[in-house]
Amino acid sequence: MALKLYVGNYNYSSWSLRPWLILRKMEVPFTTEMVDLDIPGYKERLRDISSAATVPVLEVSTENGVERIPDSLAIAEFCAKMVTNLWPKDEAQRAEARRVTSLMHEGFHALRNEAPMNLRRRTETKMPADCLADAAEMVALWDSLLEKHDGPYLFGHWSIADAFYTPAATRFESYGLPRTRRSDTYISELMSDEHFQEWEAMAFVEEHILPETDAVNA
Ligand SMILES: N[C@@H](CCC(=O)N[C@@H](CS)C(=O)NCC(=O)O)C(=O)O
Repeated sequence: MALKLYVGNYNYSSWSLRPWLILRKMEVPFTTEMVDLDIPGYKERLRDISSAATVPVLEVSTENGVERIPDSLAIAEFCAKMVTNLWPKDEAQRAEARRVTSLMHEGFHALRNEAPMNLRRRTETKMPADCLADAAEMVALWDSLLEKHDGPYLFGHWSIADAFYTPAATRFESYGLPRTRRSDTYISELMSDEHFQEWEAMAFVEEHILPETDAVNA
C-alpha cells in the first residue's frame, strides 16, 4: 500500500496539519503533495484531486486501485483502522475522544474564523468577544479532560483528539488568547511535539502567503 497526503500551505492549513500529524505518529511511509491555496486555478486543482475540492485528501494506492479520501476526520478514522492505538483503548474514553474530536471538527466557528491558523503570526490584538467565548469553552474542555486523565494529553496518551486540537493550540499562541495554567502546559506540550515542530519548520520557510488570512484581526 502506498499513501500520499495532499495538503494545503503549512503556515495556514489547519485541516491538513491534523492527518499529517497522525500519519507521522503512525510511523508509516507516506509522501506529501502541496497545493498552494488561493492562487488562480487552485480550486480546479483541488477539484481534480477530489470532488470535495478541499485539502487534506489521502490517496491510498493498493493492488486493487487508487482511492482518495477527503476530510480530516474520515482520514483519521481510516488511519485508526490501520494502527489501533490512535484512539484511547478504553471504550468509554474512546467514545468521549470521538465526541470532543467531532466538536473540533464541527464547532468553535468564531475561534476558527477570527483566529485562523497562522503559525508565523504573533499579535496582542484585542480579540472579538465570540472568539474569546469559544477560547474559554475550549480551555474549560481541555482542563476537565486533562484533570480527569492526568495529562499530559487529553486522554492521558496522545490520540487523534490531540491531533485535532493542535492547530487550535497554535491559535492561543498566535493571538495571545487567555488560558489557565493547566491548558498553557497542554499547549506547550503540543507545540513542543517533535512532529509538530517538523511541520512548523516547513511553515516558517514557506514563501506563499495568504494576505486575507494575514489581515484577520490585524
Ligand atoms: N471538513 C474538511 C475541511 C477542509 C478545508 O476546509 N480545508 C481548507 C484548507 S485548510 C480548504 O481546502 N479550503 C479550500 C478553499 O479555501 O477553497 C476537513 O476536515 O478536511
